[in-house]
Order: sequence, then C-alpha cells, then structure tokens
Amino acid sequence: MRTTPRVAAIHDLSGFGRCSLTIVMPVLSAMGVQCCPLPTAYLSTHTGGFTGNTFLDLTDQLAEAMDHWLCLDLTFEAVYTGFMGSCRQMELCRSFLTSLKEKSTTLAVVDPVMGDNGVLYRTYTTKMCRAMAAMAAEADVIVPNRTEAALLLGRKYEDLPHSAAEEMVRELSLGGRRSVVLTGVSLQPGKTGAACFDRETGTVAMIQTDFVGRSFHGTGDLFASVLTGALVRGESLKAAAEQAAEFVRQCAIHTFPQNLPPREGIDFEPMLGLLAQERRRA
Ligand code: PXL
Repeated sequence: MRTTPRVAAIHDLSGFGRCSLTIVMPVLSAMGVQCCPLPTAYLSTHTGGFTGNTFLDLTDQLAEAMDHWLCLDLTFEAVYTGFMGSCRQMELCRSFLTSLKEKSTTLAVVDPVMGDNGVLYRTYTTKMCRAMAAMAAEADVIVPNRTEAALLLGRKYEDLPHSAAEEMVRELSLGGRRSVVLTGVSLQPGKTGAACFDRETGTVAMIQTDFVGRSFHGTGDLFASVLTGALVRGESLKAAAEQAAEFVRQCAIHTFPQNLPPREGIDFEPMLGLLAQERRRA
C-alpha cells in the first residue's frame, strides 16, 4: 500500500528567481510528499523584477501529459495549481480535476496566481482572470493574496482593507463550498499572516506572526506549498496554515540580514531541514 502522499503540481518552471516549481518541488519533497510536476510554461526568470524573460508556453504538452496520466489511472491525494500561461490551461485543469475526482478523493488546492500589491502580473489578461475564477470555483481550498481576492470578488483592491479579511474569506467561500486561506493579512503593525475559512467547521481563524524585515518574492508560493504538504499529511486547515506561516517567518529571518536583491526571492533552501524535522516529530 502506498503511504507517501502524492501531489500533482501544475505551475510554471522559472529557471531563475525562486518561485513556482523551484519552490513547490523541494518543499513537498522535504515534507515527505511526492511531487509530480506538470509545468505550464518555461521562463528563463519569473516576471517580478526581471524584464526580457523568455516564455515557452507548454499548453499542448500539459494536455498530453494529463491524458497520459489519466490513461495510467494515476491517483493523487491533491492537485495543486498556481501560475497559468493561458486560458486553455485553466480549462484543462478543470477537466483534469473532474476526471480525477470521479476515480478517487482528490483535494483541489488552487492558488489563483494573478498579481500582487494591487497590480496584475505582466502576462495576465482580463480573460485569464475570468478563467482563473471559473477554475477556482471547482477548488476545495483557495490560497489568494489580497490582490487576487479582490480580483476574484470583482472588487477594488483599495476598497478591501486588512480589517475586511473575515468578511472577504466568508464571501470567497462561495456559501461555504470551499475553504479559503487569504494571505498577506496584517491585523496590527509589525504583524502578518492569514485569514482562514474552514468549510469543515464554517469558522474563521486568524493567524498572525511577526513581519520580518521586508517582503520577499515567492513567499506566496512558499506558503501555499507548505500548506498543501501539511493538508495531504492530514493536518487541519488552521494547523497547516500555522505551519506555513511559521516556515515563511523562519525563511525571512534567515534571508533578511543577507541583503540579497529582492528579485532573487527568499533563501529557503538551507531551511528545508526544518520541514523534515517537523515531519519526524509528527
Ligand atoms: O510567485 C508567483 C509567480 C509565479 N510564476 C511567475 C511569476 C510569478 C510572480 O511574479 O512571474 C512566472
């Protein structure tokens, strides 16, 4: 009997800059989870802070790889999606999820990667945002930041302060159908964290930790990867979000004093041992 949880990870592969699959794969592995990557695109670097990056759209490969996996009758404890390269990719993800769910219990974790700090990422169009909302409607858990939450709700980022977090996660749950972990929520100066609506209990939990130094590129991917790993290892939504927030905090403590260029992301690799230790304790 297979004991190692398995996750299909549908994200871009950016060669330099630490985001998406270069975070998702090592984090899940360190947590004792098998990560099976389905890359949506290959970029030479991510798009935050770099210009002139290459962009190889892998939509056709994605469709073929999904078909192959379905033919092999593979099952996954979770499908975890992130940065998408085209509208068709989101439609493919929806039908892949539907097919998997017909065969076995598969948790759909959708990080609706679209933007940050009130600004849409360069490669995203309004049509892609609509496709993202449609795909996220099929999710069991979504992990938006405040910018993405505003886009999903069709509201202005400026009209949704941190203090509206509880109201936002309830509205984003689509009447309690999906769980929501809203990231980047700061309820007092010097703190950051997440607001979690758990569809199992219908309750909202607020998680707050110290904000360390400055923002780092890729922390959204780091947070959602740990969250996904903890969920497939059987943690509750709140415990999974707490573990994710604590790991991001530890990585920020390690990275901040190094004064690295922000676009190089968070220096998480030397910290992966913490995730492995946590697993041994559990
Ligand atoms: O971390 C989100 C992300 C993922 N993938 C690519 C990105 C970004 C954010 O800038 O550019 C390619």
